[in-house]
Amino acid sequence: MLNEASGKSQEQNWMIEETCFNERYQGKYESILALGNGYLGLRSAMEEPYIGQTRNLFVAGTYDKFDATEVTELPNAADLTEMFIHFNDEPFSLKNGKVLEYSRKLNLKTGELTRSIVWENSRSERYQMTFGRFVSLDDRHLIGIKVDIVPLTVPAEITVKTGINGRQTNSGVQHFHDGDKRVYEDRYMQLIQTTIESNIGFVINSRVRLYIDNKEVVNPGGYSLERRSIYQNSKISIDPGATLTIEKLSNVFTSLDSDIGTGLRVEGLIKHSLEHLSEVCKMRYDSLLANSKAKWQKYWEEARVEIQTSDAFDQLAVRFAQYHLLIMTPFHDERFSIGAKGLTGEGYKGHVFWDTEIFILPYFQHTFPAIARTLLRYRFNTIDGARNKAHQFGYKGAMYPWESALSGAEETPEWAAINIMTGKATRIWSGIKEHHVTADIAYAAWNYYLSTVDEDFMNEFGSEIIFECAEFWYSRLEWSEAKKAYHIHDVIGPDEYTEHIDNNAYTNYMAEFTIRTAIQLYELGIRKNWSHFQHIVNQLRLEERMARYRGVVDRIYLPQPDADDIIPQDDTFMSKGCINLEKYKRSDEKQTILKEYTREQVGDLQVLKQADVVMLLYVLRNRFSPKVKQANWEYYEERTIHDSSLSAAVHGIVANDFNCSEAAYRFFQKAARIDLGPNPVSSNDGIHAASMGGIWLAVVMGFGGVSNDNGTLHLEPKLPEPWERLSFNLWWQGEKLHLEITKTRIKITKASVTGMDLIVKGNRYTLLSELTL
Ligand code: IFM
Repeated sequence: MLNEASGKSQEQNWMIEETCFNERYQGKYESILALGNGYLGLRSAMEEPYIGQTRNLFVAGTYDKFDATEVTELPNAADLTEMFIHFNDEPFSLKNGKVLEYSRKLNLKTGELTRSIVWENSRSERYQMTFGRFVSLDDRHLIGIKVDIVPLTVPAEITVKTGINGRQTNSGVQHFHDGDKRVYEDRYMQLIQTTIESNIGFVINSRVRLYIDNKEVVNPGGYSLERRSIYQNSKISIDPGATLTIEKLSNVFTSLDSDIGTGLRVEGLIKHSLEHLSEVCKMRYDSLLANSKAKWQKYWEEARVEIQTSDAFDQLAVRFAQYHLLIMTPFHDERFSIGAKGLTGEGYKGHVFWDTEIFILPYFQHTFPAIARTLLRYRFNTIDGARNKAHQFGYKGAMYPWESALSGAEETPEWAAINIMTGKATRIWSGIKEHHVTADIAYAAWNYYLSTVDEDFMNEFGSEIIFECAEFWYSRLEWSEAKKAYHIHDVIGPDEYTEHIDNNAYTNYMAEFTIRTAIQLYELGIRKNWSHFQHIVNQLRLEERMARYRGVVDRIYLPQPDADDIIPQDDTFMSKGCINLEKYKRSDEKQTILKEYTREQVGDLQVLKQADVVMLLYVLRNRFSPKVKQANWEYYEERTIHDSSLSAAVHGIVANDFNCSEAAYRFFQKAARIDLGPNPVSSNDGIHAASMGGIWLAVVMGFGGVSNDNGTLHLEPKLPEPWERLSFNLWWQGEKLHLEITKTRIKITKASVTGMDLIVKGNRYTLLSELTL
């Protein structure tokens, strides 16, 4: 049996299935099968322990910094999933005995993870086991676990030890002070943890109940305290054919929670959380799961993207992406945003990158606009951190951090791990030099506004973000007498293999975009006379700023296509040498080129880690002709290793723009296999959040051909060869459109009859309630 995520599975492609247990794949499956609800993220480690397993439970936004030498990160809270199960004194483990049947499945439709096993121990006793687990979408604090065990051959004495284990660390870093542990009312186990530096209190409670053939057995055992953990120990004898059911309901609360009134410290949380668990325990696992399923159903009704195709994997991939997009997003709280690995692993320490605004935000903007607004509010809430960073580096306005956590301060580590051979550490420059994030955020805020017309957002929050980003870029420009233009020196563009470069095309165009947008926004705000706007005009002295911006905006150096239509990635890129990249491109392992070349050597070659000019062709999509897009795509793709998960989807979208449907589809499939493909270690540190957004972008913006040209909706659909039909909902300027696309027909419907202008395949139409072309 193949141990890989399979596309051809039950229930019409809603299942990600692991068909046999292989320790080598543990990390991958823990991540791709992870559960969550945007508040909690629970990595899917098995209940019974295995070497190499990583148990992770993250609560969004609860960052902590262990000490001055460490970086702020999302702490790994106490584990609730671990279970030690013995049958007639023999421990249950897939490493021992015989596994006669095995299947573990994540149902993307319902958010439930299940595992069915028939296992034979060393004495040839057989047991059938079914595990179920969910993180509730209906109640963000709730985690449910259920195990059904049927001895198939002999009577069995079964012992079960499970509880709350606070010995978890982030790869050895313990972020918590040990707190009280105790049992309330002889049923509720409780463990308290407080983060070391940020002083966030976590209160975690669990209740374990046992049933034989659905009749409750009153805790046949007791409780035990161990260092940093508390357990319930049960021992029970059952006959062959009878079913022992273990149900464990747990909740997690922290002193950062906003739904229970902020400022509730641990004492308050203890009471509140126990009341919550006692209320929850009036129900059984199945009913609580049903409540959560109902919320998932609502989600899918809105978010559903349907692909009729001969390759069922494509449909599965987009559902997989949409599943993860929801569980990674703290849509409940505008103080937080999305980490580069969502809430599925320790990778990138839970930090927020441009991934959110450029790769993920469009999904929410067009599917759940309110969530997109919440994500942008995070950047508004952290603007003071960005202002401080600008000040610290001698610039003005807001300079957003390359890696962000709670405060908006720069969180990028300054040094990479020490090279064990040379004893030297490599400097990480992205926190200091990768500035384009400050344009990406302004770009995202403006695009959100254009596609939602959310004036309230722009008035209250968005305009301040955009004006402060523009002010940063203004202060970042330098006049070049030689070129008679404003330059941007010494940056890292999206291609992180090339550091300290001048006039990175992506950065310059996006900086110009930001300043030009600020001018447009200023004129709009004045014209609309937004209530808060005059306050911003005065506070940021916008009249004076606008005079300055108007004086520079047409003189910012924007690298132009050369005689062969190639836009130089930066001032020196075209003069560098080339090498054959095939073996690095083919390698499953990432960044293998750095094993053969130093960073400096790579920087002196025409070698790209990820889309850079191609990224520009995507973000400013309507600014470049198909001819220029094709020339640059072909030139730069040959030189790109795609060592970042952000690269493939964008290459697919741009290929569509110049009608290369074969490449568009090939890159879509490459993006879809970043986490779901056969590579056993692809997702050990967590899933690739930006790639999840990228998969949706490749489908809707790529094959669906959706784009936004300064507030006008453009549709240029091009289905790939194997697809017969694509349909999805798309929110546009306050209305929900439904699009159905086949190779010969486009049908757009909406509920209202108010006219909406849009461009389809280059022609202008007015959509009333239906338009079929
Ligand atoms: O933001 C990305 C970056 O572009 C490439 N390295 C990984 C980061 C986080 O996903």
